[in-house]
Amino acid sequence: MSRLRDIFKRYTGFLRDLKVVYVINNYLNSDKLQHNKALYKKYGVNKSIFSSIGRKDMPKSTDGIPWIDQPNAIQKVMKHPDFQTFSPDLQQKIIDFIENGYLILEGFLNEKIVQNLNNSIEDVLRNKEADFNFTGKKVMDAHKVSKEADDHFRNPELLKLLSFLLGKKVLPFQSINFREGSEQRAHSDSIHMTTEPEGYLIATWSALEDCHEGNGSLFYYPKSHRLPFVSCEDYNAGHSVWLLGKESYPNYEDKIDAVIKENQLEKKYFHAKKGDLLIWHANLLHGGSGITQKGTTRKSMVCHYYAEDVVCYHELTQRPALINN
Ligand SMILES: O=C(O)CCC(=O)C(=O)O
Repeated sequence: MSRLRDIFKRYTGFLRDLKVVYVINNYLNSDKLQHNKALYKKYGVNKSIFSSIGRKDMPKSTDGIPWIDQPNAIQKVMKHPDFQTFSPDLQQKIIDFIENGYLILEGFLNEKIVQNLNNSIEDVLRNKEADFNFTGKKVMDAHKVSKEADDHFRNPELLKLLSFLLGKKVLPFQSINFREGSEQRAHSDSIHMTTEPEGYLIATWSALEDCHEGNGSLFYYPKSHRLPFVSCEDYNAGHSVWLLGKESYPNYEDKIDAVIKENQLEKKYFHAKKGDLLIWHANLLHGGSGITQKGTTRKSMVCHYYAEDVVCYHELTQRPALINN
């Protein structure tokens, strides 16, 4: 079974478009979906826990969105007793996060930690305990086989901050390691990892190497998190009852380019120093710049966290999230 799962990770063909494959996978992972029975009831989602789901199945209300996305968020956050437990510098960054959709912790990881983490990732790749997935760029969930990656993924100081930002305890969901820049077009994580109510996902991006113009820096659009979330209902996803639309993702990316143009969003580059860490909001538009200096690496690690007590799913592939980290 695990061999089959490994093959599917690298597989890019027709089966990936068949909704029924995901439904079978849901049955096979039944234990990881049982908690959704109560959550579907709580949030008014009228579907079986094994079915495909998407934004179209969700109630239309905005009740229960994260406190940082509610009116007067800054005043509410500043009055919270836990706010006082953060340093004045971090308090300011939290306020910036509410306004801009991201914050940066310079030098969060020291030189030694970064070196050990990089060595560990190369070790697990060499030992074939982990591998690049079908994109050829991403090593998924290396934290499952690398202690160093897991320590970073579950760093208690970070979990405290992320839980404070979402106003709910966060659940470590997935990690991704990159050796090179992703060169991904602009997107928001909410198309990949989605929640009901909207916005209960948060991510960290850590530089495991200095980033510069040539090696494909992360880019992002400040304040884009305040725009409406884009779901498969907002562009030509082309899904049918049985199949996911073949052109769904490129059509989504075109839609996001149009949103950026319409709203004249300012683009910023994160020319991070090794050890810097950026936290982005579920709806912040971001991506990876082109690699203009051929052959350069850009080691980095992304960690995604859902919040507890909300419906977690994948809008793009219309399936419930299997949380087992
Ligand atoms: O690291 C990058 O270049 C972009 C990563 C990214 O967009 C993501 O993981 O969502």
